[in-house]
Amino acid sequence: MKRIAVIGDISGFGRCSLTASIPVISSLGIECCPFPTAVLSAQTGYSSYHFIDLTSEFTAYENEWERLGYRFDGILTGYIASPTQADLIDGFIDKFKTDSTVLLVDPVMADDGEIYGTYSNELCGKVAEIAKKADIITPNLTELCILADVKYADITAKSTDEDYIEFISSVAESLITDTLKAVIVTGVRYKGEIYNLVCEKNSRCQIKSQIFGGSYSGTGDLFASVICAKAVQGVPLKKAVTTASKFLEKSVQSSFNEGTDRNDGINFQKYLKVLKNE
Ligand code: PXL
Repeated sequence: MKRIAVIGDISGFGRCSLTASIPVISSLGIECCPFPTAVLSAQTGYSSYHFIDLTSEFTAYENEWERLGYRFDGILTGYIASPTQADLIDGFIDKFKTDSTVLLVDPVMADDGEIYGTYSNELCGKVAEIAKKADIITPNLTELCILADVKYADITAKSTDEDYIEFISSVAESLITDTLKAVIVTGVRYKGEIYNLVCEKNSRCQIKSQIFGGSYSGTGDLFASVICAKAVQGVPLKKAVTTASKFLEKSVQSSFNEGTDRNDGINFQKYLKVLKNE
């Protein structure tokens, strides 16, 4: 059985990070090995939460994995709680990534033109370094701007232009190297729809979805988990993104119709079967 290591927090409420990755990766028939970086009573969007930082446990946990001698077909990273944790994750990648490991880095840092409250410029710099080691990254538009050193306001000023999507794709393409083979820009709003842009060395494509309400917790984590699992299985990225977009669209629609609070995440549990049937 294929195996993916997922480095991230476990949050009691919010359907994000590990509580998103474990069911998605498992339902696709892949062993999901959690590497917990923190335990939270709820994700950080709630007005109050208890945060148990596991940074000091990282090396001991990693050493035990090394002792077991296990290797991974995929490694997935997302939300990072501190610059120290970023350094440790960087070291984990150097130790565990082989030529046959798919490393997907979701460069969680910012949204809607703003860096998240729990992120700093120092941490963003470290996330950018980790992203350079990835095979696939899944930034939103704000994160793409940080990684490509482009001003968010300069990009969004073009948001009604006919070539808006092509322009964003060309910025994404500028990040591609021999190591970083694919940039998937997520959640771009254009002409009343939401676009996921898949940019590889010699190909570009866009997958559109319907918009239901605003942003919900955990959608990026669910998306990245589907893509990492499908990539490990050798599914072409365009097909993987089409499946992930459909899965998210249905789950968001269900939550929107139910009036779910954005912090509680989306009703993805009902649609795990969509992933398997694609
Ligand atoms: O979904 C990203 C995420 C993951 N983990 C924690 C978070 C967030 C987003 O806010 O707070 C703890």
